[in-house]
Amino acid sequence: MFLTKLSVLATLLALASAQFSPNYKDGRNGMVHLFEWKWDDIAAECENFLGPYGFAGLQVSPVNENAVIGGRPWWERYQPISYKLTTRSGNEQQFASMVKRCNAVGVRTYVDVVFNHMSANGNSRGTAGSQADPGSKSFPAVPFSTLDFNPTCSITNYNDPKNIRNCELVGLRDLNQGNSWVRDKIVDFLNHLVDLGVAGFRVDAAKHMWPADLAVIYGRVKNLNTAHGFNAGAKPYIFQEVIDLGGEAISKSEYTGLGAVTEFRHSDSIGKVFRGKDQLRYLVNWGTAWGFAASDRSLVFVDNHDNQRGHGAGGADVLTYKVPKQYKMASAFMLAHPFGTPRVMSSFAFSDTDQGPPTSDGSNIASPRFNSDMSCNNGWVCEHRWRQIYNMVGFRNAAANAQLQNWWDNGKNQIAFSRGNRAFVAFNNDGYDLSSSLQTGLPAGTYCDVISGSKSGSSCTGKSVVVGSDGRANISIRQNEQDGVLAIHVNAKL
Ligand code: AAO
Repeated sequence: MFLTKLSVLATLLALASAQFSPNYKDGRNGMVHLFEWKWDDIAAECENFLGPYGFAGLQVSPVNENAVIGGRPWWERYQPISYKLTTRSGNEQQFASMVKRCNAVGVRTYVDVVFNHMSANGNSRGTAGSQADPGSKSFPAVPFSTLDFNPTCSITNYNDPKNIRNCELVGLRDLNQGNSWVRDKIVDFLNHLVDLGVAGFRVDAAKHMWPADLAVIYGRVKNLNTAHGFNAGAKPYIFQEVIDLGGEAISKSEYTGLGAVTEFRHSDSIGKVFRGKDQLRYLVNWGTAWGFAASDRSLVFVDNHDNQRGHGAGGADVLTYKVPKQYKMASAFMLAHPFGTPRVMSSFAFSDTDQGPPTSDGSNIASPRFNSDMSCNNGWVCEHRWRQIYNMVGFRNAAANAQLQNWWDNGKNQIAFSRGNRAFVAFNNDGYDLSSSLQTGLPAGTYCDVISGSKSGSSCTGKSVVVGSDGRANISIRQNEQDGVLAIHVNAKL
């Protein structure tokens, strides 16, 4: 009897905590944010690249109708007009087909959901053709009216939770999630996406909503759609955008009971370390000791779509594709280290912070084109197609659940560690060469360094590393090498 009760309790606990699991397919790890990509292009990317290279998931830009804003800045997508699924990325049928095709090759979809607010802008037309009048808080395509919003006031004081949660973020009309009609509309929107086969949500501006309201909304979202291969009873993975760098009234701990949070301290700290403002040896206790949320509550990233261009909490230390050597080192560290649920940023090239994605005609989003080395052109950066990054997704998959072991450092900016006996990585951020005999933890053999090249048949297009019967290998990363990382793993054994 007691045991039965215990097992019922365990099952209930497992169900209650399921929204902390990303619902990845076994053997896969690593998510990519395909910022502003079109649905048809993503479907093809799942089949041609993400599936074959072991990616577990992808985050898409907001899927629901947004205000059409002059000059088509990227941020128009954060100004909702309705919950119709038509944007510059495509329509509902294209989105549904994309999710299905991605699930079929083992890649899960996470939607950036914007329900803190509606559009701020003038007399608006949306991307699905709906009209709205944000001035009078009228959004007939939902419908929402002035009754559904908090009274107008501006967010001016990050030391006042009421101001942060009941007022308007940069003038965006602030929905009242305590209102039952508003809750119904949000839950319908999320459940519709679950029906289409998504695996979870990034909740935009979660910090600007009351945790108690979010708890009710999340609690009403359906379990994932088993027709798309999810386990019965699986809940959507929820990662909430809560910027908490300290020094403000609202703490991420108010949200970590409800889901994961976007861990901005990870982005801030990893940027400082690989920019040389902190020594690599201090990474020995990377994790909660750095002020991060618990590993299963932390969605981690080097940069995101805001801070890579100075929006949100964008410090000067954030690393982006514009500083490729340091960016690749930081990304490799994030993917090699067991902490958190990592998300790789995939950008379009930009020179001004408002600039939208590349277009074919000033309005329609252009598709990425691919070079012979698999990298992108036509305005797209595609960090996820950089060998040093996608091969580290392969490293993370090879490492699986193996513990971090064999930590080594030179007392400064050269470090190395293994993931059990499955994978080994070394970094050199000093102004001189790394050349040492190090314990790799790996079985004896010759391995391909997946940073300088890739395994191709029985050979390696980059450096080879010979591991002796004692697990040691001579590791060399010269200061002037293109990359400051070396990585080997059991799936890259020659
Ligand atoms: C656009 C225009 C605005 C116009 C508005 C309405 O740019 O001029 O008023 O339309 O017409 C995005 C863009 C916005 C854009 C908006 C709507 O970034 O520029 O506004 O779409 O089109 C706060 C929020 C956070 C938010 C971030 C941008 O807390 O939720 O601002 N991020 C999300 C999305 C983002 C989107 C929205 C929300 C809106 O990811 O793409 O906006 O849907 C402090 C606070 C942070 C706060 C920042 C910025 O941060 O902690 O919570 O983020 O301030 O206000 C240090 C501190 C750090 C501090 C930071 C401030 O780093 O340590 O705590 O300084 O710089």
